[in-house]
Amino acid sequence: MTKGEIVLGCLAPHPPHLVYAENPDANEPISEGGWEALRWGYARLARKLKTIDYDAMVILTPHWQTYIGTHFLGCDAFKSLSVDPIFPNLFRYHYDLKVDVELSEKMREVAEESGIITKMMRNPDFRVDYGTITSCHLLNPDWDKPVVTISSNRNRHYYSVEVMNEQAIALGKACRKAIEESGKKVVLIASHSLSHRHFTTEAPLPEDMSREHIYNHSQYVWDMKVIDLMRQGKMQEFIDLMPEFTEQTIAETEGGGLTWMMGAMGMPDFPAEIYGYQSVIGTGNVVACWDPNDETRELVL
Ligand code: 2X7
Ligand code: FE2
Repeated sequence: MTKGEIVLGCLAPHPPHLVYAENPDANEPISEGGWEALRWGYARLARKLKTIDYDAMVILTPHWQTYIGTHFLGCDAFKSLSVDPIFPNLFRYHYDLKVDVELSEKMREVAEESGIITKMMRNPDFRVDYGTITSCHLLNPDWDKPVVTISSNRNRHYYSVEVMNEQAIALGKACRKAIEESGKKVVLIASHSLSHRHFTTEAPLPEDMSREHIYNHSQYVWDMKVIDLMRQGKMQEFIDLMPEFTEQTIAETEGGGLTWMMGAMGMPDFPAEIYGYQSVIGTGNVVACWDPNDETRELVL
């Protein structure tokens, strides 16, 4: 069997606003648009994905939080209506997704062997979190590839960002080994924003872009600092700064997505492709990807 590989790693934020703004058939609320810098960036990355040969998407999301161990989706399919608990006015999405259970089981097995507490989610009525749905919809609106969702263990809350970093890197390394042994080509997705202080009230028209801006200048400066490290291929430096960045901007990196993906990809030292940056209710969001292939990696923005 040929060795499996990670063909792309995407940092894919999941504000449900982005799906709402696009008006896909699957989502019930209707909008007049909004957040184009992110949505157009996503559309460009989705076009790149169409040119890549891959078997499955593996996503780590901070909106499936598990307190004992790391959990993996373990049923062939999940179908339901996902209603965002905070924004039911924006996100009522009918999803019907397929899971690569074989790959999911393999990742769980290798993670367990490396000392991580794990569990398969075998409940067919389990409601898949909106982070998975939003990031996967925006990256692959055709939903024609199976996915695997990995939960976010709350080690950052029990312990610290430092412990989260260590455990997410260990999980990433285990996932990489499992992918290589599976023989499959896989796209990884870290589903989250960067800085994450957000407004607590919503504009009367949520997509009123005259009301949208970053929560404060400090968040903006931090976001630009870490995006600059991505552009320069200094991901080890970003991971080392993770505790300070995450604590000072209440960043959604706390769930471990980016650290996990960088751990799996061997801490890339090549430049990330940047597709767009914009705030959503004050949070900082970048669409970015790491393409390990020197031939296809581009300078996008
Ligand atoms: O989950 C989110 C998020 N991460 C960022 C912005 C707005 C809503 O939901
Ligand atoms: Fe979120």
